[in-house]
Amino acid sequence: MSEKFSFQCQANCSHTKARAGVFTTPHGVLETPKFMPVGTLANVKTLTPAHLKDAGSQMVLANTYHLHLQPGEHIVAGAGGLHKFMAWPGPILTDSGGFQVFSLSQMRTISEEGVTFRSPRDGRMINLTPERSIQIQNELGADVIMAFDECPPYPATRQEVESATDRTYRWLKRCIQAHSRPDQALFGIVQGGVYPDLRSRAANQLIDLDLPGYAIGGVSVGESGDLIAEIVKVTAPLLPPNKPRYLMGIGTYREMAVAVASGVDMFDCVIPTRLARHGTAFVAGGRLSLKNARFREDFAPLDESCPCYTCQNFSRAYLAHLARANEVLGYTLLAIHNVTELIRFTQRMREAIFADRFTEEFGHWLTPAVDRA
Ligand code: PRF
Ligand code: ZN
Repeated sequence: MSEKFSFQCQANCSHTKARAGVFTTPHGVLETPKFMPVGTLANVKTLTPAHLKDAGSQMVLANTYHLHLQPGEHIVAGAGGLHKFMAWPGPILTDSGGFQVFSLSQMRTISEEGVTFRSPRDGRMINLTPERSIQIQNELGADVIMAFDECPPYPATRQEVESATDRTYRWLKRCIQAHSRPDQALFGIVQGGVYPDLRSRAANQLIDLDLPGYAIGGVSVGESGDLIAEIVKVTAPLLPPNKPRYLMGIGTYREMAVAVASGVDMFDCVIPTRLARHGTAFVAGGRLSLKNARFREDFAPLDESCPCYTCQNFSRAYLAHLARANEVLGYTLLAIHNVTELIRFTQRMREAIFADRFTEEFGHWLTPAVDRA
């Protein structure tokens, strides 16, 4: 790994594989475990960088797929790169685009070369290959860039998953060849679906390439919570202890706690901002729908114990009113709270690991799901 990046493990839990660490990037550190908010189009929906900072964000995400479609990577590069363009001076991670092509675009075809799809914006045909994805990510300029992978759906046959997993490995080698910026860390992605032996083979292939960090992909694509937990449990410990481990697209309480217990360090998910736009808040390990009638005359804060701007200044009644009226400020206030809450949840896990009290404080999340958020 280039000297601009390093990962130090600071504490280990004595009962689980949970660990606390610090991942250093050219734009600052990420203290792990940590939740990372998603800023798909170079903005975390309805939040300013000041809101993100106050929420405790350290690293934020952006998406190659979306930024390539609009405004185009040359515009971002012209602005001086993503950090300047979106005025987020801290660490940034870009996803590679493959996963988004599969979940968002129509008329896609996949071959050994890459994927071709029709732009949902203007209908033109677009080619994305491992080389193109890396080149775009080099232009965008995030601190961490992701390998271009093929994420098989769930359910899929073992043969389909095996073929996607092997292709992801061949594509990774092309990504490494194409990557040209030493101030960006290229993370590999372990695929393998729900098949432990495929996960294990993929992990070993990636480890041999000695990358600065490793992600677990292909999880939470339709499996049950218990199956997600099982896959993360078998996959995370296969990855090198001295490198950061990132579980892609996961960001609910139970799934993060289970993953931390298995040794995962980093998480991202659109859920706090997406639920905010539906009038839903993460509170005390569960969810509250502010559109529920019982909140119309509830003048208490969303969460008494939350230090966020929303909870310090506004009542549930006010948030319920804004949600019913579909006021944009309502989305912002709920997003501030939700992002703060998920980051604080990972922050509390980190503190519990330092105190070696992780199982005491988070053990209740590690048993099979009943009806948890
Ligand atoms: N690959 C990439 N991005 C992703 C995923 C993946 O498998 C997932 C799956 N949970 C979310 N985002 N490149
Ligand atoms: Zn709050």
